Amino acid sequence: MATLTTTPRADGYRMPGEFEPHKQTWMVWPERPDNWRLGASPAQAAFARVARAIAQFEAVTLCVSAAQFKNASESLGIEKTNHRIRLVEIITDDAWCRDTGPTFVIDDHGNIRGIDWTFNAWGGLDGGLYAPWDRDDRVAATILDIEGIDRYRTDDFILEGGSIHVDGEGTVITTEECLLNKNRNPHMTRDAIDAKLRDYLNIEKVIWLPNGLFNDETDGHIDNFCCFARPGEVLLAWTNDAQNPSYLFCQAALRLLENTKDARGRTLIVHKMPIPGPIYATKEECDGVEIVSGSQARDPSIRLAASYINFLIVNRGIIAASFDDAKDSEAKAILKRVFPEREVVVVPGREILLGGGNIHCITQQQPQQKKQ
Ligand code: KQY
Repeated sequence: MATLTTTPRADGYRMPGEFEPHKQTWMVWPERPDNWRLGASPAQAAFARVARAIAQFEAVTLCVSAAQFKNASESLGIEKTNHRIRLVEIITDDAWCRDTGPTFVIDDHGNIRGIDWTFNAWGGLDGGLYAPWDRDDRVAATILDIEGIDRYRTDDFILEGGSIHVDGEGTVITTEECLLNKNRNPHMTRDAIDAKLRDYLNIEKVIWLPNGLFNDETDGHIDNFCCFARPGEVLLAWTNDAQNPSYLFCQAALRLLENTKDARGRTLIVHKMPIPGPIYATKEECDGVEIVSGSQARDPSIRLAASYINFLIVNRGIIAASFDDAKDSEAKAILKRVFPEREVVVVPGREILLGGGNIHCITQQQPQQKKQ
């Protein structure tokens, strides 16, 4: 497919909100043993549950290596029961489709294109989580080829899909902790990054929160901390406990959100979402992850960045994580209240959390194109 040299903004394309209709959701099957314990088998079971939950609402395409094709197909029950889940063979480095997949953009005439951001494994050789990452950097282009969709490639700009959330009406939220980190685009000023987001997402307003959740190994992705429920309304990870290491980040974010107008001039409604835990990996869980030089080591003394914000909005549904935590039921009740028009489906998130993210991080929605 063609690689375009213009920008989505110049061509009249915008990134839609996640709450707009989807054609399907993309995922990648986990297998690397230096990120997923016990040869990734427990993570595979967790990913399969997420895929099956999404498939209740919309189609899922799951990228899987040749070596894992049969295992994935059997785990998902594809031949027997599941006609809404399709497997395609793609070789990747890991399984974070939010960050390695394309950001889809649409226009008002029913056309779709994809942004293929440069990916450096959340920081390259300066704090990144594994090396090499070249196969992950090719995932977006491969997905776009499979779908027959033209792409915009940002060779001069590193970004992960989990570091942005848009309202589809001109506003993006992100964090300074991630986008201004010297391990992403050290050659660019904040204004230059702001302008890049305007040109590629076709937005008018960037809301810069200072930080994401404490200890998030992505350098504070927004999708683990704050997201749009719909234009004018956000959910924010929240704690009233001054001892919680995210307390000051939450306070700063709330102040900023309450004192900022979005691109359409609205004051945002902020729904507070409790933070689970504290949750730690056990020694046994950490011992199940292979140690490889250059990959993120696991340590049972480090608090995991567990968050109920890391959910996916699908057609008529919400797919959210639970943690076997006292706050699970409150989180579900909040999601049901904020999304009364959708069915809230909760699946266990611990195994995905142990790998460093959650449901939003392992999924990438492809918008439904408007009929012409
Ligand atoms: O949360 C994400 N978006 C990605 C996390 C990557 C963790 C790799 N160990």
